[in-house]
Amino acid sequence: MFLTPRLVILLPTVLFLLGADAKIPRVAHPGSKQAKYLASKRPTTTAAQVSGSFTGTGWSASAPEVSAPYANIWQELTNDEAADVIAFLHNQTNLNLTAAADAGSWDNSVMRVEIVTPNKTDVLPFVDNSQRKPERWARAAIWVGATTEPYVIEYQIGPLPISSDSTLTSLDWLTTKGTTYQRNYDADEDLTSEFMYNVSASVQDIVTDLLNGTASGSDDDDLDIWGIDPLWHPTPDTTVQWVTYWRIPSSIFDGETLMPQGLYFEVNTTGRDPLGWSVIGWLYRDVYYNSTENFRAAWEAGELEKSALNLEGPWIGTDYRGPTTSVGANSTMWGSEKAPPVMVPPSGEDGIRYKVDVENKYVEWMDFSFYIAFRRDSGMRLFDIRYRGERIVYELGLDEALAHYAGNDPVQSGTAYLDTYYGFGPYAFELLAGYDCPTYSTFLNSTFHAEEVSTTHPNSICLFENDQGYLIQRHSDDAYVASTKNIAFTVRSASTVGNYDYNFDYTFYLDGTIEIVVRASGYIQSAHYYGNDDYGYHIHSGLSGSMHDHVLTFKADIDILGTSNSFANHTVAPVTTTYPWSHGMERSTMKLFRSYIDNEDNSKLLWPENAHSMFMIVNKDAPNEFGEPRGYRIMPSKGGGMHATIQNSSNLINSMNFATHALYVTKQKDTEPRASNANNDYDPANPVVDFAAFFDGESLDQEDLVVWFNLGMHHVPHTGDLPNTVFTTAQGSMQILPHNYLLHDPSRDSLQTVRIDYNDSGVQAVHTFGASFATGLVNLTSTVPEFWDYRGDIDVRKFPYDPQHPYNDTESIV
Ligand SMILES: [Cu+2]
Repeated sequence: MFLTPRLVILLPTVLFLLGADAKIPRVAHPGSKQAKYLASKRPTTTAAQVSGSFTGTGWSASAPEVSAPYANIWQELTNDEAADVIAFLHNQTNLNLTAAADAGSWDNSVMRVEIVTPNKTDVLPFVDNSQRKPERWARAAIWVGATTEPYVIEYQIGPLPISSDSTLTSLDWLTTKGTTYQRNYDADEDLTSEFMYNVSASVQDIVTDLLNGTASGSDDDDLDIWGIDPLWHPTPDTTVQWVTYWRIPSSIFDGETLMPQGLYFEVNTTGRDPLGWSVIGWLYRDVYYNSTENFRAAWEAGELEKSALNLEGPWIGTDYRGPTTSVGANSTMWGSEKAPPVMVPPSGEDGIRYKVDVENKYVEWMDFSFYIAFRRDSGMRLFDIRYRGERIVYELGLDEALAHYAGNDPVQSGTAYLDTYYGFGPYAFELLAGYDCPTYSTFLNSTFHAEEVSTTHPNSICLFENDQGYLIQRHSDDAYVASTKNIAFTVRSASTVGNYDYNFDYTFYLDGTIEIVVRASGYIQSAHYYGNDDYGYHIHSGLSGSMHDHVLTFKADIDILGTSNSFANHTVAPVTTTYPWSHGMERSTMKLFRSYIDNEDNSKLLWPENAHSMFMIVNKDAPNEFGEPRGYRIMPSKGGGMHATIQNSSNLINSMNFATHALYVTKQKDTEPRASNANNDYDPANPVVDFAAFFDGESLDQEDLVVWFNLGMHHVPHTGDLPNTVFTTAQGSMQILPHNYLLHDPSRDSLQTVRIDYNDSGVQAVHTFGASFATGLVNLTSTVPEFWDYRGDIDVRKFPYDPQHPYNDTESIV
């Protein structure tokens, strides 16, 4: 999952279109050469189509309405709020801002504006005790380019709405570094790309001979040059980067990351003056040349044996291939041309069993309720998840996604993506009804504001109820059979961050369980195959499936009957013991051992071998009537929990301390809202937020606790990852489930239960408990998606504010 090639040096034709990207400070105008390139790759919607039908609140709101008990105080900035904040920033003359649309790398400009997630300690008095509503504040990331040492910095602006009382102040309180200042060593990426193309041009005869292509930054190129992420600093004052050649697909298929070409070079790009930049060396077939001259001499001497090239072919396409494929003839799956079973709601919209407040993104389903928010960095998050009226989870969402590669070549070895730098929000495109989600889903929009453009992804969050395909309960004997349907409710979004597609599910079950699932599909980032059998499998002629770890860090702020909670560890372990009845004989057996993890000094945890321990958030002061503390357990489900293999990354240094263990418990602090920061990637040795700093020996005994857990996989791509990784296996999930929380299984309160009594004479009684059954006819045609309605995104220019002229500008990193 989660392969995000460094877009700054990816396709020069696309670069300047990526307004939402943190490292890409400049925006192309619709209709530019770049926009046309994308238009050729991805069908776009005209502004007329966009403005004709878009309501701004949600494409579909067919679910019964409900009024949220209070306004969604976590919701992203509205388009108007964002425009006001950006205008306010432009009025701060000391910021010396240039409109993002006009800014160059030597200007200062607004990278993104967003809501400051309100402090929990301000929210709870408002939500629980009707005290003062928390003020609404925005945060802004500013690109400071008008200096020889460019940097990015964040401020907070508020209160909102903007008035004479509003101020711009420091956001340093949200960091562990003490400042949001983050040095940007890649401010001149357009020039570094140009420099690399010039380097390539200086050896074009060799590139033609070895790679049969050209990388010059023009639209006619068949090769691309990009490499490590983040950049390296061998000394604090030096910036270097290794890059390699990739073949640009000529078809619509986005398979560039499947076509590495096996030639690498290293450049020194220290400072802002391209005249000071230089080539350090070249690498080909595991031989290092310490100058371009030496590389050329070897080539001219005929010493360079040619490697197999990775060339475009049907193998990179994801279309149906036809009956003749690489695995042989007549391999079409029999019957696959027939329409498969489809999901339908029993009575159309009347049958929908959940309620939605679209304006507040508030949802009620069965015994659960929650609010949805959306962030540029991390995408969808949930707040104030309540079960049977009690808050179970205050906040649940992704905090960071690491994809750490390895290899014998410097580009794979130097790649360790921190995906919130690119952001999940910018790439959470419209979901495809009928494919991503059932056609009967309720779809919500999401919005983020970057480069002074507000982008709305229509239908990018879906809500639906469906049958899980297995029962939640059954039992039978010689007199009866009893069964309960396992109907669950899912909130879903998907983000295409570079070559990989992440699917995020939050699923709610009738037994009170919440499941967090992340799945990955899309294109792997591969390596050229040469001498790297220790780093992955040989999966195509010149291709290694470059091994890598995906670690996705989630925050789960769990509250059990208030915020005074403890973290329990109940372990089953083998013992040898005697009993009064065992006549003095020792018996080999097992016992349950109860303990607590009561301090942050001991709260970096691994999932126990053989799953012999249960971890729970409990409230010691709220035992049930049998004396057991009520709680919720956290437990890996699909794929299990995991952590990074590499513990002291040469690439990320101090910026992956959230990935060293499988889960962590900390005391909740308003100053520690997120395990990472999108700007860490600019200078990973000096992260804005270093998760390690959260652990400062504080008590975890009846305190407000936060659990941070990792999902992901150790991904060693095999031939089945071609052309795309598949969701069936690339998935991980965690369950948060009631543990002595109620006095019985709450799914007994679902009416979707049947008991059939029978004997030798046949069925004697059928008990359906008053549940309705589906009746009438189904219009199956109504389940066919409206493919031609798909739009991707809708953009509105903020400075100058131009809400009357939305346009489509769907982004792609690769
Ligand atoms: Cu992967």
